[in-house]
Amino acid sequence: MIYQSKFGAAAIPETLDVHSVVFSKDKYNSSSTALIDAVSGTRVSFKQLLQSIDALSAALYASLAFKKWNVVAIFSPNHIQYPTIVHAVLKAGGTVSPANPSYSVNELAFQLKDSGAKYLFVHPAVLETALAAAQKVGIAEKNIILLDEPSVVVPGPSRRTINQISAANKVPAPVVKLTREEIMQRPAYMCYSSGTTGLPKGVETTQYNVIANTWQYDAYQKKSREVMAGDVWTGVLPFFHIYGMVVSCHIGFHQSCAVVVFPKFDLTNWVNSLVKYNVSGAHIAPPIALAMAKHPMLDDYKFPKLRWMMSGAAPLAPEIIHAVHKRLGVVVNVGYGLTETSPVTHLLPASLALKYPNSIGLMIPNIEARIVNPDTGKDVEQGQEGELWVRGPNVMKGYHNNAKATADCIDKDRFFHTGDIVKVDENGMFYIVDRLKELIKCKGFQVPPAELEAYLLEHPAIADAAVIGRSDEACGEVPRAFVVLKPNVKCTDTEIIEFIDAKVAPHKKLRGGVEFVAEIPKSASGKILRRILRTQDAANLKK
Ligand code: 4UV
Repeated sequence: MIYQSKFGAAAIPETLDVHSVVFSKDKYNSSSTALIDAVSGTRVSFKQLLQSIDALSAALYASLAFKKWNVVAIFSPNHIQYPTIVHAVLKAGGTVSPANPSYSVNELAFQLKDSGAKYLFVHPAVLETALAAAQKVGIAEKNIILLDEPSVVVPGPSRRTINQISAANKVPAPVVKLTREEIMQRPAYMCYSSGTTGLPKGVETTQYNVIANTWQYDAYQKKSREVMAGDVWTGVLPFFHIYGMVVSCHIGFHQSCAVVVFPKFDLTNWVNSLVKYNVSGAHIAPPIALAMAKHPMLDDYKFPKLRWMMSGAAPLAPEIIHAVHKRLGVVVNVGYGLTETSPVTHLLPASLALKYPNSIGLMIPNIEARIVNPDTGKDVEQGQEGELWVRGPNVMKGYHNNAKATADCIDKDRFFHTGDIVKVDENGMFYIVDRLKELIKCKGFQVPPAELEAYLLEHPAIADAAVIGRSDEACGEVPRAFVVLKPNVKCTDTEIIEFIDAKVAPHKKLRGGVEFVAEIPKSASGKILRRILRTQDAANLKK
């Protein structure tokens, strides 16, 4: 059975590009605020934002020899220049590939090489890592541009900032027209996701995919009447992740809202900013909801303007929704989506969140779904559990240079297989009940077990290894390694944890610990049987 969205289908334009959808013509002269820096309080109007997008778009061609469909990587925490880079590249007809600013040299180099990035925009705070990674993959020095002036003297040649290259250029930007085919088929964004299995892959998201999701979100909100133009939103979710990228760098501007940009989540700055900037809506992830529900500091604050919060990227415990409501009088909406679906497919609105707090809600407009028994490939009966398959205009084009992984998750009918186990009730409410895929989510960030396993196997004492997620109240899940040592070698769990710590971003650290085992359970074809490890681990935890 194919489930259809109760909200029907919105007509999605096929010939408009992202720039014209997100920035209506009137915004070119608008003094309304588009961006606020949560730390310095600097404000950027729509007019200023659009001027800086145009100036950078022109400088890309004039000063950096940029060509259509070149890939531009961004390695930075959230910053008020971030949306300028994203939209300048899109307007110039390029592809943006945003990377997690906490990546190690190896992790960043992997993404730069795999995506084929030719340019790298970097925040000075992470310049050292960026330079080492850029050197590894051969990105030219002159193609490395800083988002901001460094606050300390950085060794090496002086590097140009966005403002410098934009101000130095006097040549107007060429008019880049994208054809319908380019809008619908060319990858314009390349965020990284491991999908259902293996190493991170470049998710080829077209301009049409993001326009579709902006449109779907809009159509849904008009029906649920929850968001109003003139709202002030928070941009605290990382812009390198598809959730933060689309809601904070696209949907907010499209809805003429101001976005308060947070370089990181710091509770004191967060609560002060909610008050100071009259924030009315906040896209968040479960750890922020947890802090809003439980942190004693919140006792001293009131947020009279805050009307809604939306949590996504990982499960949110129903008791947190109730606790936030009781404490702040605000209902946390829930959103569900994936990098591969650009990103949202399901939303749980405030009007339903207290009644169905363990649900991910309803399909948004234009989404169709099947719930399928993964063993038989047949639809399950309504109310039974199965893998969620979704179809819609927001489903990615595919994985970059990886036809096999694409074919494994997008079938001939264009249904995308999410790797999440769900069920749906008689009201059309969806519930996530398990995860079929390997993925671990720590604080909403992806931890691909295959990546950690590959690093573990580089350790001279390790013969075999498997990594699973262990439940954790603060992080949702934390990675835990099962390790088989080579015969007659000695090695401690601390040594292994430190070995991994040196190679990966903080969210991938083995916070769930290391367990030494005699063998890793595997199927006849050599696949790690993670379910067995997860069940054993949960049983051991209960002892
Ligand atoms: O690929 P990814 O890292 O993508 C995301 C995107 C999340 C969202 C959520 C709400 C939005 O409004 C939005 O714009 C984007 O996380 O990871 C995808 C996997 O994360 C889990 C699930 O296993 C997906 O396959 N996940 C995402 N949202 C939820 C979730 C949720 N609300 N509840 C439980 N698991």
